[in-house]
Amino acid sequence: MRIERAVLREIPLTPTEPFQSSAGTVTHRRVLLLTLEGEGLEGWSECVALGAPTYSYETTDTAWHILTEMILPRTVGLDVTEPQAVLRAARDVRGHPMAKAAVEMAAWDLAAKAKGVALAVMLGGTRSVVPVGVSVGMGSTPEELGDAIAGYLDDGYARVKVKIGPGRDVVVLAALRERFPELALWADANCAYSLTDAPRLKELDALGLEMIEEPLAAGAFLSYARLQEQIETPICLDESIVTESDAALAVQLGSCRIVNLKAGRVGGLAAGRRLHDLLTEASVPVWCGGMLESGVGRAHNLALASLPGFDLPGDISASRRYWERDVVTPEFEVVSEEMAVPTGPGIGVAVDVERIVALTVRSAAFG
Ligand code: OSB
Ligand code: MG
Repeated sequence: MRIERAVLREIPLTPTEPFQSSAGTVTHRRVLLLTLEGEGLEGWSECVALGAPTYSYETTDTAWHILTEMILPRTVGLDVTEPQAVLRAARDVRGHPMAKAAVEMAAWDLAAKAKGVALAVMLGGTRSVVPVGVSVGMGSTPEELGDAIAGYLDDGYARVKVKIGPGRDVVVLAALRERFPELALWADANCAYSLTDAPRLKELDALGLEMIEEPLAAGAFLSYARLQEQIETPICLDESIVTESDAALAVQLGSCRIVNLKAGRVGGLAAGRRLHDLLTEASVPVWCGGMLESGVGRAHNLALASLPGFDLPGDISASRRYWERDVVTPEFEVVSEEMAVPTGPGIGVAVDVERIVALTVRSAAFG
């Protein structure tokens, strides 16, 4: 298929509440939405970069720059048989996986729509529903946090991930464990510790966490292996895993026992699928992470999470957990610890184009 036109738009969305982690607080989301057009169809994607370089070096503005100056001008006119081939337009761009992923993921939606099949099916997904959890930010007292978690359990989430960091770890988690003895509890530190904190992190072993996510610096594979030797709690890597060689190194060194996969972080859906294959082959469980996406990004996450290896619940929560109103219909919902994978062509949800156009603060069109 020939890509005839590309449109990149930025819309501001305000989360229902600020989302605080060790890496920073998100109070407003600057969402980049991309459409690729061909054969009279539109493929949609969302670039997951945050407004500030707190999670990775990419930001809304760097992605805008790389997409509008380099990738999108060269995407228009490309003839692609496989969606991932659209990355030919980014061949000489080093890094910037989130910008690259945006164009690749829109190409997947377009290709799936052209075939008339669900994106999840085209990717090789085998699940009609996926297990889902919720990621809860910091910023409240331990008691308020417990109340929020009780509410999420009522909403039907399969597990709860809480953000932790130095000064907000053992005491808070111990209180949660006391209040919720059976809770499937995960913790995400977003790189806030160093190897010298190993004794502190070892104290978490008594609390029965299913994993601790990214406690050390991104890419500190040797330190991760040293830490995993000293603690029982399985380490899950997020920020550290960008390329296949990162994953191979982590497996080889024993740097983690679980991996959080995000298509945006690793450069697209085909890359996410390759990492899924590599890690499941190495008996490392994977699950699908999130980046506080709108419904467009969430639909893509569900497609990735429908692959057979994604047994652990993802950070794929209901639309209303993030937004007063989503930009897709129907909105995403959680029922009995699961979310349904859309079955319609492509991402399988209707994008509210009129509202998106009304919200757009800048746009760039090519072709
Ligand atoms: O570390 O997994 C993370 C949100 C933004 C950036 C990084 C992370 C997160 C989350 C929330 O934990 C995931 C979600 O619900 O979208
Ligand atoms: Mg994380």
